[in-house]
Amino acid sequence: MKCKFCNKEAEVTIRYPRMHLCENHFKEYCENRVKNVIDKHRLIEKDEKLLVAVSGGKDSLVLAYILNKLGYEFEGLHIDLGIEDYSEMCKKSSKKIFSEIGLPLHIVKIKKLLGRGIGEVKTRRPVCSYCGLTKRYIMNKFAYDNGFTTVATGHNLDDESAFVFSNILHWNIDYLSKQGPLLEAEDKFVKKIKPLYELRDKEISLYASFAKIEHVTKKCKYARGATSIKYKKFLDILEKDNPGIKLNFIRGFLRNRKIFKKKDFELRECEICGMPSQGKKCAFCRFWRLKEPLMFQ
Ligand code: Q46
Ligand code: ZN
Ligand code: ZN
Repeated sequence: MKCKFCNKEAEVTIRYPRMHLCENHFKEYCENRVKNVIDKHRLIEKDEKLLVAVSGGKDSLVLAYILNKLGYEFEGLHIDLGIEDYSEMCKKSSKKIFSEIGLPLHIVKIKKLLGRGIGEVKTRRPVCSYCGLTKRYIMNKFAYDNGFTTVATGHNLDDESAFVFSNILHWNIDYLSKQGPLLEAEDKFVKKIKPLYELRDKEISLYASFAKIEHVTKKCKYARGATSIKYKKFLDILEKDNPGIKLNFIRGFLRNRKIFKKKDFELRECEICGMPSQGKKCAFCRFWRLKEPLMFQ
């Protein structure tokens, strides 16, 4: 089978939109997909100061690699979660790609900052739940303290379609109203963007292998119980018989998202850190029992 765009042998078959591509044209297809999402949703405008959050996994490293290839200026942020060897591997891959593309990478070590790593806190709360809370808070606070206007993350089509699907199943209207490739800045929350919104998991893996991007393939030991895996598997079954259904699902969702009206919570300032909060203290300062704010300047 020949590549759709040149005479070379095709290495990849994309089922939707159906085409056969050689390695170079496949990489170009992925880069164009990212560029189209950025342009269509106006994710990155002139004069924005961009921070790219990298975990060490394929998605965020491919994101940093493609954004650099597309000519965007940015800095990276890696949060060292303190999960034994796993975190060490993640840090190493993140450092490697940033040294290759020649851009600065900031590293925040949770253990140093908060005294304990993820998985070392005695709590009834599931590990992934407070890990997510901690990562979201640090990404935003780090960006806010250092004058970044925008944080980009590596969420992909499979993550996002599973997230929308599970929130529709549970009618989490508030989450749905905020879901999409762009979340505008509000108060002390900086703008959040997801440029890989229309790239599939498999496409990103393939891109990483063609572009020789070393990344961590080992799963975090706490990932096993995540319910999102069930929704992803279910959507994979649907996609197998109906190529393109995930893409159409999230595009349709974005067209109709306005029907999910956002509840207006009254936000005040957390009495510890001064960041927006629904209660006297924000969920992060409450969970980590902080007496002083974390500062990243
Ligand atoms: S790192 Fe953290 Fe994930 Fe590990 S503890 Fe769960 S949320 S699984 S992306
Ligand atoms: Zn080709
Ligand atoms: Zn706080």
